[in-house]
Amino acid sequence: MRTKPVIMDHDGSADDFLSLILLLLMRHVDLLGVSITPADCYLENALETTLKLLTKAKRTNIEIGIGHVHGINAFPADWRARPKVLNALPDLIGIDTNSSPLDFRTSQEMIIEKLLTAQEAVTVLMTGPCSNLAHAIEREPKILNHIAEVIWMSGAFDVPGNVLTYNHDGTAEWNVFWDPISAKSLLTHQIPIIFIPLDVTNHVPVTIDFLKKLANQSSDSWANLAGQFWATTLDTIPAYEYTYFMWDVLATSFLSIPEAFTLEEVEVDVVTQGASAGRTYRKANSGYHAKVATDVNKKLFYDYLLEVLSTAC
Ligand code: AGV
Ligand code: CA
Repeated sequence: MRTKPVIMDHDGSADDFLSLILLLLMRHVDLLGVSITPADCYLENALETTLKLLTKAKRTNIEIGIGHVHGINAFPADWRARPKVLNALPDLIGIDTNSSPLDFRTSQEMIIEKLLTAQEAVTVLMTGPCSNLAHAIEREPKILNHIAEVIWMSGAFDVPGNVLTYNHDGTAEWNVFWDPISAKSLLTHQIPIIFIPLDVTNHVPVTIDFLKKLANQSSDSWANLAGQFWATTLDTIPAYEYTYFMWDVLATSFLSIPEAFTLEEVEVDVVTQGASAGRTYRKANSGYHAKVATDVNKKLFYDYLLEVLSTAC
């Protein structure tokens, strides 16, 4: 089978790790590197979980890059601390990692080197803010020619955002809001980019019904672990207001089941300052070209998850 070279940049929330699990199980994906953005996580926790998952999959040859750029608008500390529990789950707690962020190259160095040395153009999957990629491009613009496409879980185009905080009007999605300047910078390069925004992720919440089906196959070790990861998301804070969605998991699935998605070619832009900072919006005729996912075949998506998580690796 022909494999597709992929670099992942994640920011350490539970669904970022579920996405990493999916990538490790996708036979057609050649994962060249994993970069960590210290956004919806604390770096040390996220590094530990990343290492534990690569160890469990026997793929510790995959290089990890450490993000040193910090966004303008920090994630709430409560959210950042939550994924720490993942490292204590019975399947992961016994996997010793013992590494510090100082043992790794920076994300920018890793991304630049992997892109410049790849045999063919590489797909970049981002499940957090885009700061590492945007800064890598500024530092070494030659990498632009080595990017096949960018798939980015971010944005909210025709639906409300999910940033509810002081001095903000609620129109932004968090991955853009964390560093809107980098989002704007990334768009200006006009590389092929596919947004998987809230418009489409709102269709796919984490449901008890899905988790029950997944539990029926818990004799598969990855399905069992994934079920435990998702269970930690059900009391998402504040529970009365938010639902945890398949945000990053949906974006990652695009690599395997693009036919399940409805894409629209649009011109877009992003607000970098003020009460709408991080808002992504349509700007016909004078915006940046992008593809935006607007709908997904839900059954195909949930069925795909059940199937891929039954894979042994
Ligand atoms: O906005 C969605 C992004 C996704 O990349 N993240 C979570 C996913 O990893 C931020 C986010 C929005 N609401 C959240 C988030 C919540 N209630 N808890 C944690 N993170
Ligand atoms: Ca994320």
